[in-house]
This record gives sequence, structure tokens and C-alpha cells, in this order.
Amino acid sequence: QDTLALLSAALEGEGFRIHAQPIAELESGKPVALELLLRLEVEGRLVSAGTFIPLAEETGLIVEMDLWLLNRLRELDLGLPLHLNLSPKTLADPRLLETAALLRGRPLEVEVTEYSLAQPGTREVLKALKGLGFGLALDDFGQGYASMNALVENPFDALKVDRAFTWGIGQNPKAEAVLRAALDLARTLGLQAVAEGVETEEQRRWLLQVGYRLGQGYLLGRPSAV
Ligand code: G
Ligand code: G
Ligand code: MN
Ligand code: NA
Repeated sequence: QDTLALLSAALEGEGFRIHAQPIAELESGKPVALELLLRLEVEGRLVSAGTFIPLAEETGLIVEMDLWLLNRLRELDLGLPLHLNLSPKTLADPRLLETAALLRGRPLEVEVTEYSLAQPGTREVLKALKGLGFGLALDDFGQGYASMNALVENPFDALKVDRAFTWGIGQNPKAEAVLRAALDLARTLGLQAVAEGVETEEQRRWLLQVGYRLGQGYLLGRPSAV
């Protein structure tokens, strides 16, 4: 209940911090976009989303948080396209499209997980977001289910391949095979492929050699305050 009280208070006041992590060219390290990630400040310490998102999802507060972030974007210009994560519950909320319409034409990309696509109505919402000029990325690809159908049925622009596979580079030939297949799939469908969770030079080099152009992860840049 403590965290819940903190989240509610943050929505009223100043408790949230927006952090950003680069999506970068693997070759040069140059950022091509920034993913926005929420942090909660509690007594001067930052709590990462991983800690409070599950509770926010459970209670539905995630919708208010996602809308809060979208509203902040009206005044936020970091000089690069911005990615934001939207919860399945936010995708089902009628206020999303009203709020998103205020950002029409801005260089923004929405990241959704495979899990979101299982609920009815998401496809129409994604199309509407696309109509407002938003890009669409399928996040954590390979972690969920129904991924192939999701790619056929929705107008995605990018495929973000789950970090579990990147962490298998040099360790697990099956993970490497999935990384190759995901890149092939992305290319065939005309999507950008982003390898998540790039932490080591060995992973970076392997991904480049296999043909990945873009990555995200601590090696390329940690999330930091905007
Ligand atoms: O930053 P961190 O590793 O703590 O993120 C944990 C999870 O929280 C990730 O899955 C990320 O997508 C999610 N997340 C971070 N910020 C937001 C946000 O603003 N909205 C939603 N819906 N999810 C977020
Ligand atoms: O689910 P999603 O991909 O949106 O989660 C993004 C989260 O993953 C970020 O909030 C960030 O904290 C975390 N993350 C990003 N890069 C790395 C990485 O290289 N290693 C680890 N362990 N976590 C990462
Ligand atoms: Mn994401
Ligand atoms: Na992801």
C-alpha cells in the first residue's frame, strides 16, 4: 500500500522522473532514438519501473501514468524521436487517442508487448495511433505469444528482440538462431530490428556481423534523467 500511496501522490505532484535510454547504431554508437522510462523518486532515491509497474498494472494506475507521460511530451523535445511504452490497459482506455491526438505528427513511437495484442480492440487502437503519425514497435519480441500473428495483423515499424536472446550470444546456439531468424523476419516484413539488452562488446560485434544495425542496452547507453 506504501508504493500505491507513493504512485498516487506522484501523479498529483512531482514524484515521477522521466529517464531516457538510447536506441543506437551498433557500428558507431550514435543514438537514433530515445526510449522513455519512468522512475519514481522516493526520499531522494530513484525506484525503477520494474519495481512499481506490476502494482500499477494491477491497480490500473498504469493508465494514469501513461497518460501523464504523454501529456509531458507536449513540452519535451530531446532532438531525437522518442519511444514510449504503453500498457495493455492504456491501449484499452478511450482517453488514449484523445491525448495522443494532441501529439499528432510528432516523431514518437509506441512500444507494445505481445501480451497487449491478445486483447480485443488493440488492433484498431494501433491503427488509429499510426494514423496520428506514431510509429509502432513490438517490444520484448519472443517473450510472449502470438508473435507471428501480431506481425501479420498490425502495422508495426520495428521489432525489438527480447534481451534474453542477446544474453545467449556466445552461450546458447539456439538463442543465436532466434536472433538470426528474427532479423530475417524483420527484413522480410520491412521492419527495423533492434536487439535489446546489449551489454558486452562481444554481443555488439556478433550482432553487427549477423547484420543487425540497431541495438539498445547498457553498453550503448544506460537510462538517464532527461
Ligand atoms: O526501466 P525498467 O527496466 O525498470 O522498466 C521495467 C519495465 O517497465 C519495462 O518493461 C518497461 O517497458 C516498463 N516501463 C517503463 N516505463 C514505463 C511507462 O512509462 N509506461 C509503461 N506502461 N511501462 C513502462
Ligand atoms: O520491457 P522493456 O524492453 O521496455 O524494458 C526496458 C528496460 O530494460 C529499461 O527500462 C532498462 O532499465 C532495462 N534495460 C535496458 N538495457 C538493459 C541492459 O543492457 N541490461 C539490463 N539488465 N537491463 C536493461
Ligand atoms: Mn520498451
Ligand atoms: Na523491450
